Amino acid sequence: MPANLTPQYYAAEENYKSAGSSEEKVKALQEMLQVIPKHKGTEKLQGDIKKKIARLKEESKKKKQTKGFNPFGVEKQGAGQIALAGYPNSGKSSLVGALSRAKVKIAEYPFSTALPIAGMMPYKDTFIQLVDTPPLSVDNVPPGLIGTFKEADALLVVIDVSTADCLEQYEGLLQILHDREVIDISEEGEIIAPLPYMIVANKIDYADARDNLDVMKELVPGLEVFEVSANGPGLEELKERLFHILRIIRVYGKAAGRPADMDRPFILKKGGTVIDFAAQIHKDFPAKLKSALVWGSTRFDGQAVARDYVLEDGDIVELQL
Ligand SMILES: Nc1nc2c(ncn2[C@@H]2O[C@H](COP(=O)(O)OP(=O)(O)OP(=O)(O)O)[C@@H](O)[C@H]2O)c(=O)[nH]1
Ligand SMILES: [Mg+2]
Repeated sequence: MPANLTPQYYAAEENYKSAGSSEEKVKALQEMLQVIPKHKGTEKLQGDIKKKIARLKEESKKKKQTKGFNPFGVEKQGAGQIALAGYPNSGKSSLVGALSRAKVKIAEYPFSTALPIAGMMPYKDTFIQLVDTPPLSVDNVPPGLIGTFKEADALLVVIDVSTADCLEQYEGLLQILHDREVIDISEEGEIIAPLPYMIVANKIDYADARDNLDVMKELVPGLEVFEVSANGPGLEELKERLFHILRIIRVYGKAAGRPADMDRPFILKKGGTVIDFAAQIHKDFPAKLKSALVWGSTRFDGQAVARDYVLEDGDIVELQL
């Protein structure tokens, strides 16, 4: 029997997909349950939603019991987690607000963000979790914040280039991150980061921004920064860059004789193989896996590949168990 889902249901489902925390996910699922048309065709779906709510509630209860509450801990959601790091007033909250639907506090005065806040940034058919953070400065490193950075999958270092002290911000931030072992700098001064990261020059729309940036580039040869304004220019390209620094790919599953399930990609690390994909679907699959058929990166659609075939972003995979 067809489910005949309503626009209200799809809107609630969209909220579920973009929810940044377990609490938001539960709220969206409850909303889905409330608006779902109640008839035989949706009984299974209603059951699945109820199960998801129960599981999420159970998980957060366990987490609170075992770990205690850490206000600097941000539960991971989506394809990857990127934490922002920057001096006061550099535009971290504005960037997270512009890229996601997170309810961040943006203010003209510094130190407006007190604790990390997560928001989900839609990118193609997936979501990347951005974490807005309280400001850093050489004399102010909030306790707990270094933990937030170390737990993230990547860092976005935000420099405010509307002011002439942008070089100071750059050097100060790298010093803090290096001293606290979030990133590593070689003896030659080259940055070796255990965490992938990128540097953005924010507020590029300011009149003096380009001059400030040019001076900085002259003083730091080889400096790579991405220019952006939280007010618009560069935001779309920034999304793409953020996806790339996570070094992940999206892979889609397909059952034999059925169309591929393009609704939800599986997320693999770059360099991931068919075996890694099989492990995500079921823990017993890698042992059983013989080969796979792949659409996308292969020369032919539906080409048979070995278990250790390295997948690429957008591939569709049919496992042969
Ligand atoms: N013109 C312009 N203004 C910006 C841009 N980004 C942020 N702002 C403004 O700069 C001020 C500070 O922005 P926030 O996003 O609150 O900065 P923050 O880094 O989160 O500040 P803290 O939480 O205090 O560390 C606000 O008045 C923003 O409107 C930008 O790209 N261009
Ligand atoms: Mg802020």
